[in-house]
Amino acid sequence: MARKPSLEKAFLSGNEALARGAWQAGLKVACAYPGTPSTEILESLAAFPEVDVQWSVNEKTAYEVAYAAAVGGVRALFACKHVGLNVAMDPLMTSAYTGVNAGFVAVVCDDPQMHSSQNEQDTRWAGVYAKLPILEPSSPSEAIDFIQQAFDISEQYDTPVIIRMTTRISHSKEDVAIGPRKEVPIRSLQRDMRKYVMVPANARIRHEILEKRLVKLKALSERSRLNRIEMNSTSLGFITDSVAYLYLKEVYPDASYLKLGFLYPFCDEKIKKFARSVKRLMVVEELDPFIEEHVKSLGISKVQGKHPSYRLGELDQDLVRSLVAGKPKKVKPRPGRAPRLCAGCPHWAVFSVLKKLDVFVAGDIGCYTLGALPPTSALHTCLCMGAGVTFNEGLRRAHPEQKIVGLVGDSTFVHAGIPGLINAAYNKSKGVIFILDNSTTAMTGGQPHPATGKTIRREPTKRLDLKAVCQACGADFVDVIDPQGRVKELEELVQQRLAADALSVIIVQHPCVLLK
Ligand SMILES: Cc1ncc(C[n+]2csc(CCOP(=O)(O)OP(=O)(O)O)c2C)c(N)n1
Ligand code: SF4
Repeated sequence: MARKPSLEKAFLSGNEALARGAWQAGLKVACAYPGTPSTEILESLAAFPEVDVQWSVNEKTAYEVAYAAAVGGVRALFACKHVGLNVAMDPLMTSAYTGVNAGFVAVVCDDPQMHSSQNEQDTRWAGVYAKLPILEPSSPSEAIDFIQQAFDISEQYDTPVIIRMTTRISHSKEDVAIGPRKEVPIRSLQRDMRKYVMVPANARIRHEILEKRLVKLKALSERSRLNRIEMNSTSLGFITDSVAYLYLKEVYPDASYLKLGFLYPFCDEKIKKFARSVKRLMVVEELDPFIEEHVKSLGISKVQGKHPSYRLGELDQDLVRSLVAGKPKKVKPRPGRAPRLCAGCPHWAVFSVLKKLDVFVAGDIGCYTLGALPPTSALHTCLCMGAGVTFNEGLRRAHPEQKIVGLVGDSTFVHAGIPGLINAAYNKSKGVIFILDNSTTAMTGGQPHPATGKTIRREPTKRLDLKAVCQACGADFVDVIDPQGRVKELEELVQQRLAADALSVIIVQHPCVLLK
């Protein structure tokens, strides 16, 4: 799979390099829902007219549309942040059974240290769980290379391929060798029910095929140049991946390395060979002891892993040094300023009213989550996208006598809030749900969504009518109010709806100030 070296270079981030590499590989369809640190992959792809690119309403939809395009016969890509994969897990698990027609790659960007996330998942486990290959670049140059290989592997082994990135790889930049686009012929649509209709009788056969495919992928991982041994000293050797490899190389340039890029299935023979060739063997990796536990499971007892304190957050050069020295991690205070709603943000008005009325606010994920911080301190739960609506119902079932409201953003409502509202109406729940409609997905940098009437390329499209949707879901009252200069009126409306024995939605509509 060696590719001709290119002389042309561009200064690209990991996400931009992935997009460029996918385009070079003949990508035709790309779908995603925004989420830091993955967002720029789709935004970069939108610049290539050859790619049919969309912000989907959520990750499950994005995965299914992109995957179906690959089943249909064109190379396709899905991208998300780590928690987005949870939303797409249902199609992902069974697509491992059904395989592909043209190449399909799912890019998942983890966020160690939770720079902008509600948890710190390690997506490497998803490869084991779904029985799918995982490639893991350590730099933008590797990203552009690995994504092209991922499409080839996907087609040769009839499987979706996961590319796992982390914030540092997604957002750091370097000079990257770029090349021309390869046009890939469209494959014909197959009516192969035994492959694509997953009823138990077919799925049992496909599961067997999946297990056999994993054995073949393991052999590929064994001979892949992405799993590279760099032999220097025999006294100290590291098995490592992702950004940890770069930190180690900086601190220990004379050590030996087994640098894993084709992470799963593991290249056991290469691991054993490398282990035999060094006296001291260490695994250095961010987050979970994913590689460490596997190396131990091979019976390599001399391998040193990490103190449990290193399972949290990111590594850096100093931490790598103390990890190799076997010391517990010392958390360094990081410089920075607490996040805050912008001056003039339309969300301020809602929080001033909610604080004054002293209600319990079931919140959600978006800029408005910052309402939990001083000076407003008026948001009391935040779990995952859509939970502002469902928490209102669940908390009310526990405490029907308390003043509880739900709060969700416009993009989040479309992503995961609509089923919760239908559920509340169907199950006779009451209360007030606020939809903070600022005409954008502000938290991730201002992407359009269906209720904005604009596509990813800012072309006009059908606009989702939020009021009509809420009425159709079964809300008894749906009010729309612009809070600008009307905070008193908003307060009176909230009091009125709180007093009613009804399911109410208040759509608070004012554009994010950064949209201007
Ligand atoms: C499953 C999942 N996908 C994506 C994200 C990233 N993300 C966090 S909030 C958010 C949407 C914010 O938009 P909106 O609800 O309209 O609120 P705003 O920030 O505009 O106030 C997104 C995409 C996430 N946290 N979880
Ligand atoms: S980006 Fe927009 S929505 Fe977010 S805090 Fe600023 S003004 Fe408010």
